[in-house]
Amino acid sequence: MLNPVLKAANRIRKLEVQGARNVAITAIQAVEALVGKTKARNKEDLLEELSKAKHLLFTSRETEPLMRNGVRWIINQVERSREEGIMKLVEIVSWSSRRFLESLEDAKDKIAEIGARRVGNDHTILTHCHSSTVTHLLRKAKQEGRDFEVICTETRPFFQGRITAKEMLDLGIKTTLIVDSAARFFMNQVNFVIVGADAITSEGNVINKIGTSMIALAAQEARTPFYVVSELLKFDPATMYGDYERIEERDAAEIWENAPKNIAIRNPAFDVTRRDFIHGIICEEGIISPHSIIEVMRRKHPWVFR
Ligand code: RUB
Repeated sequence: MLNPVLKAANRIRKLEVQGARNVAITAIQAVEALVGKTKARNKEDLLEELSKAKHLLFTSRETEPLMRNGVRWIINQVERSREEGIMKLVEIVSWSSRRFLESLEDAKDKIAEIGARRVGNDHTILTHCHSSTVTHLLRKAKQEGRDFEVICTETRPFFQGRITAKEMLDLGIKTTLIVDSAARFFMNQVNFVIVGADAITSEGNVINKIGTSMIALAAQEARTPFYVVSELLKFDPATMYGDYERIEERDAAEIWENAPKNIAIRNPAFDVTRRDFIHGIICEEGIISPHSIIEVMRRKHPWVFR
């Protein structure tokens, strides 16, 4: 019965699906598919099924609050509904899944519209990893006729920077690939850095692919503006109540296959960039200071605090 969700959770765990948006989209589509085939006879059974699905998805990758917020929101619609009939409840899941996905698309377009205005002719922009939100923004700037270059870090250990580089080339953007450790070397030639986000904490710190905080440090030292693009729902409400965002640590073999036996290898997937290093978070509400995240969230998505 949990098949679509099990499949999705496995794909997420194995990095067959990458990036916070794609992870959230895959999870939500799986929940909708699961409920579409439900054998639950009443609301209680359905909620139980949804709760198991939630657990499977939440444990597939730890640092993914967008997915958690999306799944929580959908379950919340069922819990709060006065409907008891199973068909109606299935419709609620289907409607709320679609609504959530549509709102993600709208946010992505809005972010691109706002962020593309920061891209000027003859600019050079450095990005790290592969963020579909970043590439959408750069696509928009290109479509608007801006002529600019992109520097992509390769992004060890999984080389997501190559995905970004290929996308940029397909768009006809002049693209340079560098090793992660060359970021400082090029920083003075860069107009600004732009990266995606996996999570935003209540303090306005941003969690993104490992290496992001080192690039932010280099950017600050070179006085190069450092922007984060993120949907607001990457905010993790649990951080407001004392929890730390958990940083996923991945298999050592991703770094060195057949490594010597006694070597210790650590492979954290993400790191934390402190808000003081971030010029602005480009989100669907505009370019905001990381300090204002709680205020914006309370205004735009008060339900996440419930
Ligand atoms: C991807 C990564 C991306 C964010 C944002 O890491 O860190 O920058 O997820 O991506 P991984 P998006 O490849 O390990 O998932 O803007 O597409 O949500």
